Amino acid sequence: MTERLGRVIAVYGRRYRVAVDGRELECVTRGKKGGVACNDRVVVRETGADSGVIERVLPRDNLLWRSDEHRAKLLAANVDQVLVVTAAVPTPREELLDRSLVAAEAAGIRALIVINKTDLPETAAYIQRLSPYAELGYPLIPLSARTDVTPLRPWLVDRVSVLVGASGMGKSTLVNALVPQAQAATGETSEALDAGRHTTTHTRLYPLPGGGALIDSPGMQEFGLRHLGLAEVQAAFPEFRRLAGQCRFHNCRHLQEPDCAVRAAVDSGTILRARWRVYQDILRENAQIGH
Ligand SMILES: Nc1nc2c(ncn2[C@@H]2O[C@H](COP(=O)(O)OP(=O)(O)OP(=O)(O)O)[C@@H](O)[C@H]2O)c(=O)[nH]1
Ligand SMILES: [Mg+2]
Ligand SMILES: [Zn+2]
Repeated sequence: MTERLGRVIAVYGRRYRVAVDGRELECVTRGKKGGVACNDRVVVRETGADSGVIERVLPRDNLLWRSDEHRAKLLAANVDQVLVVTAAVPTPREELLDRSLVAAEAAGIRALIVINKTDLPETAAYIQRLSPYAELGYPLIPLSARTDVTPLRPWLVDRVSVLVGASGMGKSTLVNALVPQAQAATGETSEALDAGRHTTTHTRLYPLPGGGALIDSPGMQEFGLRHLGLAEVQAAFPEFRRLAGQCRFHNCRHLQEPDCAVRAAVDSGTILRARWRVYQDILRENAQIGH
C-alpha cells in the first residue's frame, strides 16, 4: 500500500497513534529501530483501514529525552517549548525541576516553569523559593489549573508545548482546562505518601483550540541525563555560561579546581548551591568525575 506522511499523536509503549490526512492509524514500527517520539513526523505504510507501520522518522527539529544506564526514554520531538509543571503539594523533588531544565537546554528548547495550585496556601512561599529561576531566564507562571489558567494562555498560542513534571503536579488537569474536549484522566494525590499516583500512562498530543498543541506526559520520578557529556552539561546551566572564561583554567570543571569562578559564585550565594549539587550529581552519574 502507499506510503503517507503522518504525525505521531500518542505513544503507548511500542504502539503509536499516528494522524494521517485527518484520520488516526494504530501503528507499530518495523523491526527494532531507534525509537519514535510523540509529535514525530513519520512515513507510514497503511496495512489496514485503521492500522499502519511506521517506516521511518523524518529528521527532527529537536528531541526532549531522558536516559538511564539501560535505555533512552523519548518524551517529545519538534516542540517549541517545555512547560515544567511543579507545585508545592505533593512535595516536589527540586532536583527534578533542575534536571528537566537541563534536558531542555541541552535539546535547545526553551523552558518555562508553571507553578500550579496557587489556590493552596503553601504555594506563596514556593513561588518565592523559585524566584531565582526567573533571573536565570526561565519565566515563572503561577496559576491554578483548577480555578484559572489564563496566565498561561498567551504563552501557548501557535506553539507546541510539552508538559513534564512529577506525578500529581496537575499536568493533565491543566490539559483539561485548556483543551475542553481532552478528557485526560486525572488522579487524586495520596496525602499519606505525599505523592501522585501516576495516573497518566502514555504521552499524548492535544491540539489547542486557538492553534498550537499541548503534549501531556506521564509523571516521572527520575530524570536521567546519561546522554550528556561534560561540555553539554556545563552549557545547560545559564549561570555558568555567564561566567565563561573567568575560571583560572580554561577547561575548569567547576569542582575542586583553584580559582574557579563558579565555585566562588556558589560560596558568595550568587549561584544556587542546590543547582551546583545537581550539576555534580549529573557528572558523577555520567562518570565524568570520580567519587
Ligand atoms: N488544589 C489544586 N489541586 C490541583 C490543581 N491542579 C491539579 N490538582 C489536583 O492534583 C491532583 C493530580 O492532578 P493530575 O492532573 O492528575 O496530575 P498529573 O501531573 O497529571 O499526574 P500524573 O498523570 O500522575 O503524572 C488531582 O487531584 C488534581 O485535582 C490545582 O490547581 N489546585
Ligand atoms: Mg497526568
Ligand atoms: Zn570553574
